[in-house]
Amino acid sequence: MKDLKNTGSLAGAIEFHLAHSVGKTPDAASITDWRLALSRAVRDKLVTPWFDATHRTYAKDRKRVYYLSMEFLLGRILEDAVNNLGLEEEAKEALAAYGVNFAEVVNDEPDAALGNGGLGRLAACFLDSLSCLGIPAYGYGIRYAHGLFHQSFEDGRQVEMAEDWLRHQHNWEFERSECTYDIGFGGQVTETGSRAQWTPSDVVMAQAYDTPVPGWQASWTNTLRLWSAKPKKIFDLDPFNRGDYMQAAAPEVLAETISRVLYPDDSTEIGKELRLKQEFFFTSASLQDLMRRFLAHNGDLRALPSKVAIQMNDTHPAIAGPELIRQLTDIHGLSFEDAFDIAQGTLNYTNHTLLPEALEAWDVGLMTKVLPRHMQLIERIDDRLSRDVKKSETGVAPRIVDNGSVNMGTLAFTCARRVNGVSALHTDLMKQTVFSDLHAVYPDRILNQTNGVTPRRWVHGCNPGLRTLLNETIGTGWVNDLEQLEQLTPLADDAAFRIRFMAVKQENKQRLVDWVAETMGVQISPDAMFDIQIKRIHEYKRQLMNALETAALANAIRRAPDEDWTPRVKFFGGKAAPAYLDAKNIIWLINDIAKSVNEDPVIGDRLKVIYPPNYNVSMAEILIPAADLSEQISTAGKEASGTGNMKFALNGAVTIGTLDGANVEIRDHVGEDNIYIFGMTADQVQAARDGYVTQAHIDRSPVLKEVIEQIQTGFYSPGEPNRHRPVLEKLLRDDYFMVAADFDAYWDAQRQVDQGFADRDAWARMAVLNTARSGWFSSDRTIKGYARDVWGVESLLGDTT
Ligand code: H2P
Repeated sequence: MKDLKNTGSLAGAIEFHLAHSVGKTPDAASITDWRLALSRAVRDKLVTPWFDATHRTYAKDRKRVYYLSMEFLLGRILEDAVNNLGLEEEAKEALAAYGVNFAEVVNDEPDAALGNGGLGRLAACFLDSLSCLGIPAYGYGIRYAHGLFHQSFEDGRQVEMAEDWLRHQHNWEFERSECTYDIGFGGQVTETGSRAQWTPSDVVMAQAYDTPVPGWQASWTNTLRLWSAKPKKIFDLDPFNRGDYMQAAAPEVLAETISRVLYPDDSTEIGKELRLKQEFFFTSASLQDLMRRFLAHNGDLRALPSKVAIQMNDTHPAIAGPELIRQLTDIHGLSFEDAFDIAQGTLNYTNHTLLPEALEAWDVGLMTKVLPRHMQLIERIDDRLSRDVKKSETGVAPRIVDNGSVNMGTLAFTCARRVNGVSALHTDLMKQTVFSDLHAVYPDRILNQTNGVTPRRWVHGCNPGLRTLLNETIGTGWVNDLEQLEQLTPLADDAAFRIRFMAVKQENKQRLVDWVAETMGVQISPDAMFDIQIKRIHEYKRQLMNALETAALANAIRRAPDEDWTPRVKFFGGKAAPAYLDAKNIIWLINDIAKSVNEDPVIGDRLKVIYPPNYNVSMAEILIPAADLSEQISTAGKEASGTGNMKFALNGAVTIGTLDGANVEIRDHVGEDNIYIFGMTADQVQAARDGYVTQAHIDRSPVLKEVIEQIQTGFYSPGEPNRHRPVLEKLLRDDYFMVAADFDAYWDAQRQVDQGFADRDAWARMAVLNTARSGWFSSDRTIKGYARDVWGVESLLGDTT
C-alpha cells in the first residue's frame, strides 16, 4: 500500500498546518492555534498505520471486537498520541524554535470528559490496550456536545456549569457525513405474514465521527466511532418564512438533544425518556454499522458470532439484545429462535456495580412508548429465559419483565454469551447476590476479568521522572509489558535506588505544590505526606469517613501541637452528580473542614486540606504521581473494582484501604506488609447489618463523637450551626455504608500510616515494592483475558502475511 506517512519533519508539518489548516502565521498564532497545528501534524502520522490496520483486518477477514459504551473518558488526546508515537522530543524542539512551550500547548487541550468516572476511564484504557495489542476493534459511543459538567465551589458548595469541549475545532476526529443511520422511536408495529414491521413515529439520524486510537509506537491503530444525532430534515422552511424561527428550528433542536449531554451517574432526576433514547440511539447505530461491515464480506448471518464480538459496557447498551434480534428477524428474515442464538453468541456483558440504583430498570410503559417493537421482543426473550429456567430445574425464576419494569441487568445477562465482573471479589459477589438466580440457570456464563489501567498514560505519560528511572534501570520494555516491573523488586533493598525513586516522587510532589500555588493560591509543603482521595463523590466511597478523620486529626493536633506529628496534606478531588444531594452535602462539609483546618495557626503545616475544584483526568495525571498515600476506603462489597487504586500503586503510593474490589488483589500482589488494610470485610458488613445502630458506634468512639458534636454545634460553620445537619441526620438515621462502624479501625490504620511515613527509608521500600509488583494491573493483561476468555479474538500484530 502507498505510504501516506508524513515522513517530512514534524516541524515542517506543524508550520504547514498552522498555515493551511489553522490559517495563521507564526507571529499571529495563539497557544490554541499551535495546539491545533500540532494536533493535525501528529494526526497525519496516524493515518498510514490506521489504514494499514483496517486493510489487514479486512484482508484476513478477522473477528473484530466492538466495545459499546455510553462513556469514554479520554481526557486529553494530544500528549498521549505524541507519547505513543515517540514524538515528544521532536515536538518540543519544533515548538521551541518559535519560542513556544510544548507543555503549555498540550495543557491547552480541554479534556474529552465523555464519562463520569471509573467506568468511562476503563473504556479509554481498554481502547489503548486493544490498539497496543493489535486486536481489531472499534469503540462505539456518543459524541456528546457537552461532557461531564464543570465543577466550581461557591462558599464550599458545588456549582455545576455546562462543559464545552467542542468550542474549538476538535482536531482528532474525522467527520463522516456520509456515514449515517436512521434511528427510530415510537410508532406502530404491524405484522405482514410472519414478519413484524416497525414504523417509528420519529426518526433521527446518527452520524459517525471517527477518532484514530494509536497503539504503542503506532504499531496498530483502531477506531473510536462516536455518534452524533442530526435531524432527518434540517429545518421547516414554512414556519421560517412566516418568521416563526423557533418552530422552524424545532426538529433540529429535538434531534440534537439526544447527543447533547452526558448524564451524570447516580442522578435520580434524569430525563428518563431521553436517557433511554440515548442508549438506543448509539446502540442501534453501532449495530447497523457493524452489520453492514459484516455483510459486506459474509453472506451467512449464522457466521456472525465467529466474526463479531460485542461487549456491552454495563447495562447502558443492553438494548443491543433485542435490537440485534430485531435486525436479524425483521430486516434479515431469520426466525426469533435463530436470531436469539446468533445474538447471544455475539454479545457479552460487563457488570460494573452491584448497587441497586445503578442496575437500570425501565418502566414497561416507557419502553413500550419509545421502543414498541423492542418491548415485544423483550417479552419473547423473557419467555426464552423461563424455558431455560425450567430446563435447569433450579426452581427460582428470575424475570426480565417484573413488577412493571424491564430489568436491564437480567436482559443483558440473558442475551450474553459471557458475563463478567471487574475484580475477583466483585465476580464472587455477583454469583452470590444480584445474579445468583441467573448463575444457577447459566452456571458457565459468569467469569472474572479484573480491571487494569494503561501504563502508557498512567506511568509513561503522567510520570516522566519515573519513566526515565525505569528506562535507565530495566530498559524500555515495561511500557507494553508491564510485568517487567517485577525486576525492581530486589532494588527495594538497594539504598541508592530507593533514594533515586524517592527523588522522583519528590519532584512530582513539587510539581503538585507549584500547581496548587498557581491554581488555588495556597502554599503547601512538599515534605508533608500527600494523602489523596480522588474519585466520584459517593456515599459508598466514604469521602465522609475521610473528612471526619481529618477533623479528628485536627482536634488531636490542636490539643497537643508540640507532639511529633507526621505532617500531612489531604487532597480530595471529585464531582457529585447534580441531583445527588447527600453527596453534595459531603462536598460542602469537606470544604468547611478544609477552611477551618487551613486557617488554624495552631495546626499550621501539620495538616492541610486541599480540594481543587473540577477534578478530571488531567488533574489525576498531576495528583497520582505525587501521592504518598492512596485512599481506597469504600465499604467492603460496594466498590466493584477500582482503577484509581491501581494507578496509585503503580506510581509508588502506598494504599490505605478496605478489603474491597481490586484492593484485595493489590494486597495479594504488593504483599500485606506494603499496604494498610483496615475495617470490616464484605461478609462482616453483611453480618453487621442486622441490628446496626449508628449511635452505638459513635458512643464507643470518643474521637468520632467529638467531631460529630463539633459539626452539630457549628464548629465548621460558624454562625450557622444547622448547615451540616443533613449529613449528620443521614449518618445517624441510615449509616448504610457503615462509616461509624469502620471509623475507629480507619483512625488506627491512619496512625500506623503516620508512623510508617516517619520512617522514610522503610516507606521508600514499600513505595518501590508497590511499583515493582503492580505490573499485573496493566489493562494489557485485562484485554488479553477478554480476548482469550470472552471474545475469542487474536492479535494481528506481527502477522504480516
Ligand atoms: C465503576 C465501579 C468501579 C470500577 C469501574 C470500572 C462503576 O466506576 O464503581 O469500582 O472500577 O466502574 O469497572 P466508578 O465508580 O469509578 O464510576
